[in-house]
Amino acid sequence: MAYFQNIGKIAYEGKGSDNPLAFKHYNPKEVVLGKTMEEHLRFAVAYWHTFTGAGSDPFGVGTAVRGWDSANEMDQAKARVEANFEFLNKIGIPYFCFHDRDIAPEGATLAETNKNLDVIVDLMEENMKASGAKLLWNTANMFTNPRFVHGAGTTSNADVFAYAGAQLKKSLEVGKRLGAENYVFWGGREGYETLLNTDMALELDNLARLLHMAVAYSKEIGFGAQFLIEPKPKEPTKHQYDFDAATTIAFLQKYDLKEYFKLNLEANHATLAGHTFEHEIRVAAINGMLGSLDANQGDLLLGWDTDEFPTDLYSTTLTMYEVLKAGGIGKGGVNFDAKVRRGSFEDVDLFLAHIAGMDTYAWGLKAAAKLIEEKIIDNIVDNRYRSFKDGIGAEIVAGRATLQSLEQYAMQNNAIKNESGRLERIKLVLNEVIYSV
Ligand code: XUL
Ligand code: CO
Repeated sequence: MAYFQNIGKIAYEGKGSDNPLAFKHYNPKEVVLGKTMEEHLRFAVAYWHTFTGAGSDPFGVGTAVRGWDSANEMDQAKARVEANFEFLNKIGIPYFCFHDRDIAPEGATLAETNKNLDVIVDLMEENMKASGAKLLWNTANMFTNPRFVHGAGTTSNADVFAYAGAQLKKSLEVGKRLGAENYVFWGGREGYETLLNTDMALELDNLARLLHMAVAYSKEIGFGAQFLIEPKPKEPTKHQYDFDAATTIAFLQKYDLKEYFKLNLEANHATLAGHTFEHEIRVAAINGMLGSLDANQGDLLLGWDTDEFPTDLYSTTLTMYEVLKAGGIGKGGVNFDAKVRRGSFEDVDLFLAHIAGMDTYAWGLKAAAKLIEEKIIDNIVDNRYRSFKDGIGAEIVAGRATLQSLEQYAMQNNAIKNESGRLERIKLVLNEVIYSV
């Protein structure tokens, strides 16, 4: 059955087009810096927002009425699978991502839940084979069910830890079956509210134990996906353990997990941590930890995760600049962890929102490529740090300087001269580049 009957395949029509159901910038086969846009961007649809979510918020139920809605949970789960593959084909997105609990309802027992999951995974496997659509990543939702009230890997209840391990095991098996290219760990409830009832050291040790078990089991079953941790600073818990890229890298290093993981960075999570998305990407990249991106945007006036579709060109330009400079996104991709606003409840809004996100990323990619080709930022940065190229700067970088040699130099250098950073001029140049592509 077709759920989007009035919508055909979305095509690239270019800048001159006034067709809202067409791309103006995303031209999948267009080559940018030696690779097609499709290869650079590796877009993915987030199943939970596009097929499971319906626009509910803390003050009201969902507003979207979907063709795949059904009173029977398993019928609805099957219909969502069909809608997913129809959508991927029409919008021209090669990948999708899901949590185990997005795709199939929980049963009364873990065994029943796994059985429901198997039915849907069978259906997905068939559809993947027929359509060629691929799984960028899957993950286990160990935060929605009330059993995870005190956490999963960081719970105070060993029975819940055991349940989480069992759920994770099944989720890794599903990933292997569907050929997931990555596997994500987002610790929704892995954090705490107050130290008054929390053993932080035990919780962190246990989280690392669970991750080591996941590494070991994946090896055992031959699941070759890249493991990714997705940092987020707050929401739902006050102190999320994977606060940001730097905190997460320190955790992985401490527990000898760094070689097995990279990071899945999300724009809105960066905002909540008080960082820009490009900051998070740079931190990951310089540590060899850039894995994948959850593309969305927050609202700087709001302090929570609004998961809006990315439409901010400055952000996508600087994001793609970081990705290109890091040598590309590798096995990762650009997953739209984004939801249509509650007021955008029509089916066509799902298409319009993804088109907006894809065009904004493609536009950002083109602008970033120009920044690189014309060495605009490289020249600024090279010039700014040129004092480290020779003389005392070169001695410092080579590791030959000592406090004594620095003192000797500083004592006879009485006229230190700094230069302007030229920030206002640089921002205008950035505007010009973005609007020129
Ligand atoms: C929550 C979030 C998750 C992860 C996967 O803020 O981003 O959807 O991407 O669990
Ligand atoms: Co996310």
